[in-house]
Amino acid sequence: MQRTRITVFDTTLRDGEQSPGCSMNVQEKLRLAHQLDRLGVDVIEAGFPIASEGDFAAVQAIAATVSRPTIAGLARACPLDIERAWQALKHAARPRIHVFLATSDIHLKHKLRIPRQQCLEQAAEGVSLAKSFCEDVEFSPEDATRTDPDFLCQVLEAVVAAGATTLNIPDTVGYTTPWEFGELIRTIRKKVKGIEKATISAHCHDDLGLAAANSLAAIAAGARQVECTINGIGERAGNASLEEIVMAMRVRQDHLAYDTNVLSEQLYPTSQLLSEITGVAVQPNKAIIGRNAFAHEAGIHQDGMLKNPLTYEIMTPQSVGVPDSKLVLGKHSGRHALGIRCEQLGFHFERQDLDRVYRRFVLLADKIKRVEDHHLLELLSETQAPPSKPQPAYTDTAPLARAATVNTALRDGSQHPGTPFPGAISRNLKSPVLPLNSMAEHHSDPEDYLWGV
Ligand SMILES: [Mn+2]
Repeated sequence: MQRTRITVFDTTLRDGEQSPGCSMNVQEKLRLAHQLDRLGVDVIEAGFPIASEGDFAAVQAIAATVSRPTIAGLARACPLDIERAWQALKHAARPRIHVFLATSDIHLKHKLRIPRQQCLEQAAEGVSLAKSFCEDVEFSPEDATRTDPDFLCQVLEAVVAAGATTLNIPDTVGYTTPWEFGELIRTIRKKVKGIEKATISAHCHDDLGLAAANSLAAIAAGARQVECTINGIGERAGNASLEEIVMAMRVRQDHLAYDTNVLSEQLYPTSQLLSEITGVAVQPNKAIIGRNAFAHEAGIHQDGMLKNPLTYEIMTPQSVGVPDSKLVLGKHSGRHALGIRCEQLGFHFERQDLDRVYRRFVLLADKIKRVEDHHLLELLSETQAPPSKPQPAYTDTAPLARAATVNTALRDGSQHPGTPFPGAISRNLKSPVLPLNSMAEHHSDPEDYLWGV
């Protein structure tokens, strides 16, 4: 199937940063921008240069050092903003000025206090001015989904004529539904003269939990750019979550004939970096990158997972960059690894009993080289060891994800809840902290540590 390429416009550093508790300094923004580059996003909206000196400096620094993606800066449709944005962006390899102006009657009447005609003129003038600095100009009619569709099309036609190359349609207040939003995109494509010269973009908010669905509906209706953020951070309930949109396209390739340049294995590391920088943890049940996203608690699910992950897993943790924390058990494994694995599977042994299991395990490992969980479970049931209650530390995470717990101290001194995956979050730590205490006291032989994580 021919796959249509969708441009991923990341606005974590602009709209995302507007969420309470998520502000970042210049160095932090630079770090995240480099990671967004590794992730493979096409456009990084680096900030709103006129908003503050810090925002200006961040956009300037990112524009100067991150050269693969397009770097966008936001500006209201007025000369001061647009000139300031250009000052920050002018050294970028691929600069984009993103001009916006509200178009809904609610905003025109109560916020801007200007009539529609003035809005129309100001939008076109703003885009013309931006175009005089920069070939790549995006225009956003703020609150588009609550704008009279006829007036919206009029404004879009005027800004395309003035040189806008991307027309972004924001659902600023997270109000629309997939069906309605798809219909709006189709109307725009049908009615706006010159629309074929521009790329249509979707910018959705999650106030009704529909941001990712609305974004996909817009793409199905002809949008070719999607605006989103890491961990779905953003104003109020947040923006459409980058990882959800990207993985929906990957996992449902059969159904969604689109793809992006995003390297999905970088999703989890990027999410972790953002959490580390902002100190705002991801909700545990967050799709794709939450710590429970690959956890299987129910016995019947665990049983299925251990027999074949396809039973309950539509994508692997590795495909989104969650490190494989499963202990590899083979003939080189020691009692320690075996003991931990047994604990993870809910069996807690005294030393003597463990020795008994270990002798049978070594015989098996000699025969089959790599002992998988279902082999071990069979062996345990044959030795009829009474299963103990799972250890408290393990009760809320998956067997696949229990090998290590990394606690990262947050800025305010609080802690992330136990993160079940080692590796990604530990970039700044010497090594992950493994929960070895329960076994370590009576296992100190060097052979006990011959195992891979
Ligand atoms: Mn927004």
